[in-house]
Amino acid sequence: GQIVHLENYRPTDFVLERVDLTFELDPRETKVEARMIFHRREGVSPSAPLVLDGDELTMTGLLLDQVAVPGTLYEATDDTLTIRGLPEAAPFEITVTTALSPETNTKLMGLYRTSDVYCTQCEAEGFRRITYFPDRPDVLAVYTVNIIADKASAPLLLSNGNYLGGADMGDGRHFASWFDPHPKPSYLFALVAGDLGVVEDAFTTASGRDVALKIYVEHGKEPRAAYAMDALKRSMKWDEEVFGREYDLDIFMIVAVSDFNMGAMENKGLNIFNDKYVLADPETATDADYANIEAIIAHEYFHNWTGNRITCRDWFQLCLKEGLTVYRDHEFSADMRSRAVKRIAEVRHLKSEQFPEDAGPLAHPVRPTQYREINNFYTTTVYEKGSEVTRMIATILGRDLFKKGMDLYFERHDGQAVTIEDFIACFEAASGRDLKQFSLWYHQAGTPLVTATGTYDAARQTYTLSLEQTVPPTPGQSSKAPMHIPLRFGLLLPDGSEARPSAVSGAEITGDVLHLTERKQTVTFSGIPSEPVPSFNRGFSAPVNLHLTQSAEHRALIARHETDLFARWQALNAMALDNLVKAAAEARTGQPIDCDDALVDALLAAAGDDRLEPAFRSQVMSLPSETDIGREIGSNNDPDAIYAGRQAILAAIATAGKDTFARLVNEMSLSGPFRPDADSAGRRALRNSGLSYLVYADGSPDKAADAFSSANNMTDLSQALTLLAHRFPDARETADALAVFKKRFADNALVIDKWFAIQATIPGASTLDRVRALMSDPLFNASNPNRVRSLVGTFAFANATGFNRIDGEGYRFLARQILDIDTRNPQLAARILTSMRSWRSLEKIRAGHARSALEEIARASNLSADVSDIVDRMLK
Ligand code: B3K
Ligand code: ZN
Repeated sequence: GQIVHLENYRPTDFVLERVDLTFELDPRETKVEARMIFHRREGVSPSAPLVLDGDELTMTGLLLDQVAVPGTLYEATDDTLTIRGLPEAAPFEITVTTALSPETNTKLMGLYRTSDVYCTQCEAEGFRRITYFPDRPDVLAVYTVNIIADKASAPLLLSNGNYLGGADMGDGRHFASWFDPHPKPSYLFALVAGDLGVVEDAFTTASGRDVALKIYVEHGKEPRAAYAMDALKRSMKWDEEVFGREYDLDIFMIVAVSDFNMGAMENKGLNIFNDKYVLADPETATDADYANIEAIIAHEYFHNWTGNRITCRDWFQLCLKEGLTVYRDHEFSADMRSRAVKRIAEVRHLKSEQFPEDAGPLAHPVRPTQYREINNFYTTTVYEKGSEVTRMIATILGRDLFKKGMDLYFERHDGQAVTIEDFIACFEAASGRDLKQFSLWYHQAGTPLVTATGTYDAARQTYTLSLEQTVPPTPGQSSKAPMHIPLRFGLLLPDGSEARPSAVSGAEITGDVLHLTERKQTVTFSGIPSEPVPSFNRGFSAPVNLHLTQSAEHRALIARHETDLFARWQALNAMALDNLVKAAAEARTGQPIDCDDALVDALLAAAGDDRLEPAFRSQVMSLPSETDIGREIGSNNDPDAIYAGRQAILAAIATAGKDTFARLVNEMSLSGPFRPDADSAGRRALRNSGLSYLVYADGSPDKAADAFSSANNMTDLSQALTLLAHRFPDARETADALAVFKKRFADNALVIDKWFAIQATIPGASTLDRVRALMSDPLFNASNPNRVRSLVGTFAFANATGFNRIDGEGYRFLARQILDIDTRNPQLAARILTSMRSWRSLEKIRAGHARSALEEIARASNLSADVSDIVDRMLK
């Protein structure tokens, strides 16, 4: 593929006014007729041709104002259709007819089949797989869609907008028509046809509009959509209350399908979801599944304004809709659940996924300036870092001005396709603040590193902070300018109270936000009665790495006294990380591994503190992951040593905390019917954390086996199975439990995905053989993305010791899988391949094997653009 550059953007020569689509659906021979009304944009040369995008299309007809276009006036290639001799100024109609085969479309882009249902995925460039079209987000048009299909096998015919009507055609077929009054880009087009069950509800908007709500699922699964429906209604209400955004059609539909490349898609009025993010009941879904469903239902719904009503000018602006919408769904979940616990989970995710991406060969700015394959830019940088950047705008401006800026954005740009600059301009206009330096967050890749050292002058009662920021070099960006970093902070006095400086010099401070804007900045606080302990980055106000040498005692003080609950967790996590890094070094050199008493004391104090909410305590007890430790170490990583060091620290905590953990297991048990709310989930989480330490301490599978047999919900059941499999992979109890689980859930694909994932994450070199064996299990299905992700993806992403075997077999296995998956589904292959994004930070034997595996992929013939883009960047 060719490289697309941001600076080459220009509007289309022709304006698309209206689109009428007619689909005659058939699994192998679907006929699509697209009628498009265009006119030449003012100032465009009268001889300029119309150039439309296409991808793997078979064109069966081409008309200009209902007359066949002569072969001399058009040219169709693999990816374009060029038509000449068009009217100079008057509008004209182009009719393109194409023939598609949904059943053999294994890329799951464009129109495809999933469990006998027709379904579409058009973002980013899938619409061009349906018909020749100006397939770019700045082309907004009003669509009418007619669907014709066999009535018996496809009683349900859905598309965007409002239902116009339909009828029986008398020949076993029927049709339906839909009209979407809101101009939209083609990536938001959707069509679904098939035989599905439905859950119905209704919502009345703040201004009194009645909206029919429908969630379509496979027949028999309707009861499992109840939680999604509830989450949808809460999302609609929240967006009205918090962002003043109302829904704008008569109907809102969600369809759950089992073959889907990502989580879900925000098509106008017709969201299509991976069924993993719709279906839930206590027997089959974990608390994490419920939380994900709530978040993703909200996310897709929120796109109706941030993405659909206001869309992106080009794909470089992807964070305009994704970063902002993730920020909105984070805020929604924070309001629905515990804000601090939600923030901890977000930061854990950011650090374990986005920070490694930003530190490796795939690093790119939140708003990239070039791409070869846009589907490879639906990254955690665009989404999660993009959300953090939005959050920083809110932190810098404060709540009211942020709200004013958002209102202005909705007012100014409704119905438009805009840029990041347009977005920022709204906040500048609303606040009068210059955000030029702040905008570097969109343009400079890499996680900034902030170093801080403090000195206390007792005679003067002043505390001086020397702050320094550096942004590491990233591909294509060797030197960086200093950024505007909003750091929320507090200075804690030895009694735990917060110092109130009488004066501050050297930095702008607003509330508890310190604005770091220079490369080096010295900030002096006056009127500080005794040496304070600084607590930085409250609420993780800026996505930076912070280097602050702080003793375990000082961290413990923060953990006990900070008013910001997130900062308490952060202090404990930093204390644990210090110890885990040291333990990894000790394990590597064969020294005895030493667990710091201060860490054990602080963790157990928080875990056993009944004044704190259970979910928070459970977060405290869950140590930084192997990935986190590796990232902290930075280079020359040995995953086996990291694992061994971490196990030793876990063991020390388990032994010291036996009584606390036993008490938690007892006290946190729940009676009565299962409830998925945040409080109940928190109790289950704390109980399961306690149980896992107990099992660790006594070294026998009995407690886990008991927990497995007494579990009455999927959270507890899958946790118990994980404990058994990860701690006692070869025990009879484990084999039995795996067999029972498999048998009980054999016909529930989403639960069987968990069965595969739990086994794929068993630590140790021998898991690769297990994964190979599982690939020939009759339940494995290489063409279902969820299943492939649950086994191959989970092994590569989440099994540090198994995947990074020192003999390189893990990488070779992955290379072969990637090449195989790529023949069917390039997007899925490219995504799983990113699991190797940190290969350069491995020690040299493993790094050598990883490089060879990547080179093996790079050498293969017929690589997709998706995989070749990723592999080339990883090897560069
Ligand atoms: N916008 C879609 C993602 C589309 C990915 C295309 N490869 C889902 C979302 O972010 O809401
Ligand atoms: Zn999104």
